Amino acid sequence: MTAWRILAAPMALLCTFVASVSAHAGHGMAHPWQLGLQEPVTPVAVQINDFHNLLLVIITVIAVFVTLLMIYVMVKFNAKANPIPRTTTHNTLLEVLWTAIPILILVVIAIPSFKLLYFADTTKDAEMTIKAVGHQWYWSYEYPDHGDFTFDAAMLEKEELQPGQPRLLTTDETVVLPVNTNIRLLIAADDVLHAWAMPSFGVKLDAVPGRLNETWVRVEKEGTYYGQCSELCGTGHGFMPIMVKVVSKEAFATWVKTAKEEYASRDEKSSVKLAAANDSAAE
Ligand SMILES: [Cu+2]
Repeated sequence: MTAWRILAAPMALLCTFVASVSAHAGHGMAHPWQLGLQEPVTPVAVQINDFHNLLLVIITVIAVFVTLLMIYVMVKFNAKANPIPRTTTHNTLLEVLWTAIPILILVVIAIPSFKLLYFADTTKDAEMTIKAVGHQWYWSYEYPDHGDFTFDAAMLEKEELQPGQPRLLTTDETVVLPVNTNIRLLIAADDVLHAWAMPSFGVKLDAVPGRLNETWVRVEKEGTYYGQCSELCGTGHGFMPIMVKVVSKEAFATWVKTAKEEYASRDEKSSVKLAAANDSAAE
């Protein structure tokens, strides 16, 4: 109990420090000197953050314990301090303990880990779907529930950036999502493996040609968030960022209206027919 009390104070201090640093990190992207993960803005990301902090505590306790044990052994049992060593080789209690305790620690880690894995996997009551498709080297997005329009989002070159836009993270077209909405996220690829990774959302999912991967997000804070392709996919791998703007539901509805006009519908055949019909009507 005393050992726990000695450890409790520094651990509490560490937790407070980590929590305060991550609270100050701001949202949307990584910051210089940032400690901890980016500010989590989805339920999955919040749980990932909590799990990360739990692991940090466990790993710190283990590292401190092993270090103290080694210092103790080095001081107490070196040849000078202990010229005639004992010849004991076995201790049943110790052996049971050093097998059982690590197993218990792994179980303590495994249970929340699996819970989180399943929580991130299944979309509950999805209100809308968007699909991200990885290409060499840009992402394209589809909005099947809002008229099935689609657009490509390519990285802006350094010369094209407006003041305040981060380099290597800003795209020409932006993915717009409504706040506080359960969104099913489908991820696929066109050519090679990519990965759609958005740290603030707690999403990092492989984009695989010929396969549809699914996850979900519910962003609880409006803002602009940045992510990057996280699977080596060729020379342009570092130049296919992800930029997502999360807006109010009303602003999203307005955006959808303009997006429908601005972006091509995936149902090209019907739009061609429509154009032809209009042409013949005009004649
Ligand atoms: Cu890629």
